[in-house]
Amino acid sequence: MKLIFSPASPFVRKVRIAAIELGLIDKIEFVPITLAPGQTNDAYVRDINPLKKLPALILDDGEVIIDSYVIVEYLDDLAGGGKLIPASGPARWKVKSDHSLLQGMLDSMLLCRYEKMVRPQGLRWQAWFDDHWHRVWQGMARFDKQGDALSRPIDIVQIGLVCVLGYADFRFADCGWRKAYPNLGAFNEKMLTRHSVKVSLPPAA
Ligand SMILES: N[C@@H](CCC(=O)N[C@@H](CS)C(=O)NCC(=O)O)C(=O)O
Repeated sequence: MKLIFSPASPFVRKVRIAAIELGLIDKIEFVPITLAPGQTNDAYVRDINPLKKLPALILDDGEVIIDSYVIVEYLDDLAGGGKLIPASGPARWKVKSDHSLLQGMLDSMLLCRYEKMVRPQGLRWQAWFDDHWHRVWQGMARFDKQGDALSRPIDIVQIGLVCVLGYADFRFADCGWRKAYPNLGAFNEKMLTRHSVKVSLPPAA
């Protein structure tokens, strides 16, 4: 299998951590690509993902799987199923719903990054930035109160959460999430003792 990736992407990091935790990392060849805002990246869009987003997993038979959640679910299935995403019952729906919240937080963080650091100065819209950052902040508040989600054996929610926090450190280093959310700080420290989480930290900004 080939994973089309960029080292700074929190969505890619989620897949990488999952692959290590599932014992599948050696089965994946990592293929880097740069997707630049405002460029069409024609070959990638035509052959791999019309949405022009990373990551994408290319299977040995040429099939393409897009979206980090779907890729993790595929890998989980390959590893026997029910390892990082519960296979059935109320826990499955809770994990999927919590993960959707994390996915939305990452989407908002990316919008904030583009608004603040990429969009030409004169075109920036502060209220839009504030609106999306508020969603991220409220999401963190929700997880800070969820003792169970922070302490149970590793799953896709814990992986997604550590990717959110790592991306906050990487792109919004002065946002102060540790001070505002001490339970998340302790959770992050604990997660950083895992090999998968440590080796997948984003490159220096
Ligand atoms: N829902 C997608 C989101 C992926 C995503 O937004 N990836 C970003 C990289 S961090 C991307 O490829 N952005 C390029 C663009 O939108 O132009 C997933 O979970 O894989």
